[in-house]
Formats: sequence, structure tokens, C-alpha cells
Amino acid sequence: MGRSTETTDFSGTVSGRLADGILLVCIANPPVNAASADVRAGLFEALARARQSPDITAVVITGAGRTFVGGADIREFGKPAVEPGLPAVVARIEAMDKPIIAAINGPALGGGCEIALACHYRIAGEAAKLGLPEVKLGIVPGAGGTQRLPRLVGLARAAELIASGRLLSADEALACGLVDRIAGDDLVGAAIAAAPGLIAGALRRTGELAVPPQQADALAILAAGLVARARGQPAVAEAVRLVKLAAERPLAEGLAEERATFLRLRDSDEAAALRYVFFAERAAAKISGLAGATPRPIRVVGIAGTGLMGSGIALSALAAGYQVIATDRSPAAAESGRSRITALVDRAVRAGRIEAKGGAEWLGRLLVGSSLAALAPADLVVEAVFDDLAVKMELFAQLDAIVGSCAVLATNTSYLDPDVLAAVTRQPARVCGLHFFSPAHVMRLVEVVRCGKTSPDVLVTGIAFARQLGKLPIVSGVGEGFIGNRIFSAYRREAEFLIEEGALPQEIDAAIEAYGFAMGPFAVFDLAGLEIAWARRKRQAAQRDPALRYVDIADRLCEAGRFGQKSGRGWYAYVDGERRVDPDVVAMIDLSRAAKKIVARHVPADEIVARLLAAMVQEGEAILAEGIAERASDIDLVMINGYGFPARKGGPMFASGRREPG
Ligand code: T1G
Repeated sequence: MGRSTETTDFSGTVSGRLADGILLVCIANPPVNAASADVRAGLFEALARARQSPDITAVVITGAGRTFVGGADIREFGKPAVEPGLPAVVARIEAMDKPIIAAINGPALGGGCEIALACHYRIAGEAAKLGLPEVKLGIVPGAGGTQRLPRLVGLARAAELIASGRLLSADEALACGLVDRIAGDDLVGAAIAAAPGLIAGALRRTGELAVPPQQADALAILAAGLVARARGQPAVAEAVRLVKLAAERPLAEGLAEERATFLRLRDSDEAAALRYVFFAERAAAKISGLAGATPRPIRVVGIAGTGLMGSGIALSALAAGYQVIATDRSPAAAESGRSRITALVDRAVRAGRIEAKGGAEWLGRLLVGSSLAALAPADLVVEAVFDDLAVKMELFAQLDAIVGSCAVLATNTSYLDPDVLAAVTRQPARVCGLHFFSPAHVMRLVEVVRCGKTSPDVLVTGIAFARQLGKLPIVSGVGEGFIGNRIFSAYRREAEFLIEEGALPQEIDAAIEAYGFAMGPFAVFDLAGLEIAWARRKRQAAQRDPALRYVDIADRLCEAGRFGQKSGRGWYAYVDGERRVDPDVVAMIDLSRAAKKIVARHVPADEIVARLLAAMVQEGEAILAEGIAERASDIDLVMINGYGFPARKGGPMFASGRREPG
């Protein structure tokens, strides 16, 4: 390669250009420059060329587009390995006797971060993000991350970063020594300019650096905390073990142990489930019938109803930078709404999620009042008033007359038919559902409901708004309970059947918690409150098919004033906030069984889990058949992000054997 600016292709996705002795290597593997087999082969070849050619005095590696390297190519997992593997590429980078400089132009994640770690110098652009998020895929870094990161940032920080999978901004990466410099606009120029200094000096190979000493007790306490918070995720415990190993073993041994652990975890069911969830989230963004539709601009968000849900939605909108106008039915209700929202902002400041001045800026964009007319400037209004059809119909008719003709009207109803609400407006096409989950400022899931007449641009507006709030939007058609609540009702029904047959609430909860749910169904029912479902059952009683099996135990609990945690007793008793098995409940269950002449039997834990999963899957299949969900993996995402289904099981549809998002 002479002294020229011509470009050389080292593979289909890696090219190089030589300028003044510096080989600028560019990885172009859209969409995220994943370190696929072709990228690895290209890098390997470029490094070989650099090693052989006296004209080349240094190498700069960067990514084309917005990403440096988004990680190993996850789509290659489970397929036959293609050499060179990433460890070999990384080892070659580190061993080079000419400076290899990483010009980190965007996300350098997983294998991308490991490539940067092996370079002799790291310069980050302002858009850079660095991290080792492998645990989110049920694996550990497999190309040196657990051994090289501690050598740069110390054991404790490395353990925390790898166990959490948290990403660092360029500033944070500089502050902890992960990168050496941040460049302004001309990142590649800065990297090339840094070369002469590095050529002159001794190369700093990360792998040869000593692991900074760390107080063993402090590390042990930190490690225990990280593993405890992971609630049994094996990848986190393994990641922490490997980071600690970096201080105990020579690099080569640590790398070998890391690789063996990576390969073992990569082929685990848990990792397969988390990969499925990763791609399911990407697939959920692809919705039929929206080609060419663009979101309407949203600057001002209106919230009608400032109760628990309304105030949480208001906080999320403030956090996302919107102007927020919130109203409630009376000055008193509006005032308590304002205090509720203000309290949420104060809590975010106290928790360090935002600075005090940030909190004040948020509240500066909030208007709260009791006049619906105040919502006139809103580009989108979300109603979150009490889930009563008559109340909501009247509200929608009023909103329709108040807001501008381009404004979107969204309902946060959980169970009511949004088509009925749309029908009271002059433009049903501008109505959709935005079904948030409680607490709305915490829960990631939003069911974006496509009503019968919702126009494509209104639906994409709802989706874009949910994304802007940092939520995961899943599109649902109209049907009782949309996706999540409908499946949850089937789950509840089956759980109550199991009670009737002989299982006890604590046994069912224990079985489901052992399966991986944070909380079993009966504990959840008590947390949410039993009266809402009871009111709905009473509303539906007249239409209920008498031939259908019906368990009345929950009704008996409510008739006895047992509404759950808020009333101190439900399926359990709550003493000083502690959940206790209540013999009175067992007696009520026995009475109900006796009334139906049911002889209780022992229901094994695996039968409990299998039946509850089967009930969810059966309802999921019905939802798919009715076209209410676009794909099975959307159902899995709803259950994982809205109902505590363990992500590492992939969701009910995945657990039932569906392996591909779709
Ligand atoms: N491999 C394969 N495909 C990937 C990918 C990857 N690593 N990352 C993204 N994609 C696809 C994604 O499916 C989507 O495809 C498209 O790219 C755009 O993604 C040895 C083993 C980089 C921050 O965990 O976090 O390295 O739907 O919508 O919002 O230690 O993608 O268009 O067909 O998310 O701009 C570790 C995963 C891997 C990072 C970009 N890396 N990626 O976000 O785009 S394990 C990760 C992301 C590893 C080593 C181990 C994000 C992003 P499609 P997108 P984005």
C-alpha cells in the first residue's frame, strides 16, 4: 500500500485508507457495525497488513455511521463458529508493535468495547457510549472484557459496570479511565494527530497493566450486593467471579476461563430466551399498515385526571421534555394532583435521578388546573380518569370540542372499549389508546391501542410519544383487556381453578416465584386490590355463561371486606406490612370446595406452573387468531414488561416453544 488516499477493502465490511503512514480502518457493517465474521476477517487482515508494511506506522480504527461497534453479531450465536473469533482479533490488536488507536464515534458495546479495550489508546467522540451489556443477554463478555476492563478502571467499577450492563457516556468513560481523551468535532483527525506521540512512546497494552489493588472486603461486599440484586441471574454471578479472577490469575488464564464461561452461558436456555427478547423488542417496532405514516409534532401534552396514573404519566412527559397541562375535575382535586406530581419530582431529585435545578425546570413546564378548557393548546391529550364508561364518554365529547383539529386524543383505559369513546368525537381517526401500567413513571410498557378508525399517523404519533417517554410501545387491537389484562385474566382464572382443586395461595405463589416471577399471582392480586376485578365480575355477572366454570372464592373474600393489602387482608393477612398466610382464607376456600363437593388434592409445583403457562399461551393464541396482537413475541414483551414474567424465560409464547420473534 503506497502513500495514497486510495481505499483498500480488507473484507466486505472493513476498508482502509493510508494517509501519512497512518492506516485509517473503517468498519461499515450496517446497521450497528456488529463484529460479524466478515468484520473480524477484515480487521484481522488490516492488522496483518499493518504489521508487514513498513509504510504503516500506526492504525486508527473507527466505525462508519453512528456506531463504533454494536457488539458481537448476536445473529451468529448458536451457528458454527467462523475463525478468526473475536478473542483472536482482540489479541492481535493488543500484540501489535505499532500503536492501534480506537476512534470511538458512537456506541462501543460488548465486543465493540472489547476491541477498544485492546487498543493502545482510546479517543471518544461526544456521541460515544461504552459498555459491556452482555449480562442482559444472559452471557458474560467473551473477548477479554472481564479481564481488561478492571485493569483500566479498577475491580469495583468493572464489577459494577459488567454486572449491571450499564453504559457510560464519553465523559463518564474519561472520568474512570476507560478512554484517554474526548475529541470535539473531528474525532478521526484527533486520533491521527495522537499517533506520532504514541509512536514515539512505549505502547500501553491494557492486558499488561496491573489490576489496581482493591480492598478485598469492600469488593466482597460489592460483589455480594451485585449478585443479590441479580435475583439468580447466573450471568451476573459469573461476571463478578471473572472480574475478581482478573486480580488473582495471569491474563491468559483469566481469558481462557472467561471464554469457557461465555461459551457455556451462550448455549444456555436463559441466553436463548434473552436473545429472543432482544430481537422481539426490535421486531415490535415493525407494525403493519403504517408504511409512510409520520408522527404528528407533539410539544404540549395534556393530561386529564391527575390521580395515580395521570400524575405518573405527567411526570414521564415532563422528564421527556414536554410542556404539560394537567387538569382534574375540581380545584381541590387539581391541587392534590399538583402535589402528587411535585412529590414525584422531589423524589426523583432525592434519588439523584435529576439535579434540583432539573426538577425546578420540569415543574416550570407544568400547568395544573381544574378547567378542561386549559387543554386547548395540547397537541396530544391522555385521559386517565376513573375507568367508568359514562364519565369517559362525556370527557371525550368535551375534549373533542376543546382541542385543536390536529390534536390526538388518547385514553388510558384498561378495560373499556376505546371505539365507544372515539364514536362520541367528530374525528374518531384521531383517537387511540395509550394504556400505561402502574406506576406509570416506572413501568416500561405502554399498550398503544389501534382503534377501529385510528389513522396511521395518529398511531405512529402514539408510538413515537411512548418511545420519547422511554417506554416500550406494543401495539394492540381493541378487545376486552387488550393483550396484557386479557392474558392476566386467564392467568387469574386458572390460578383460582387450582385453588379450588386443592392448591393454596402460598403454594401457587411459591411455585411461580421459583419459576422466576418476582411475585406470585395472589400476592399481586392483593397488591393491586381485589375490588376492581370484583366490580367487573359483578358488572359481567348477568352475561356470564352459567355453563362456564366459575370460582367464587375471590367474591367471598371481597364480601368479607378483604380487598388486599390496602385493607390489611385479602388472600393473605398483612401484619405490619408483612404478608402472612391467613387460616381464615383457608377456611373460606374449604367452604367453597365443600359447597361444590370438591375433594382437595395435592397439586405439585410443576403442574401449577405448567397450567398457568398453558392458560396464558391459550389466551395468547386466541389473541393472535383475532389479530389483536401483531405477533406472538409482542405478547411475550407485554407479559415481561407489564406483568413480571421473567425475561430469562422469554415470555409465555416463547416458553411454549415459539423460538423466533414473529
Ligand atoms: N448483533 C446483531 N444485530 C444487532 C446487534 C448485534 N450486536 N445490535 C443491534 N442489532 C440489530 C437489531 O436487531 C436491529 O435489527 C438493528 O441492528 C438496529 O438495532 C464477545 C458476545 C447498538 C445501541 O448487547 O444495544 O458482544 O430490527 O434498533 O436503537 O463479549 O442495537 O433492524 O433488523 O437496537 O440504534 C453485546 C446490542 C453483544 C448491544 C443501537 N452488544 N445492541 O441501537 O438500533 S454480545 C449488545 C444495542 C457481545 C462479546 C459478546 C443497540 C445499539 P433490525 P436497534 P439502535
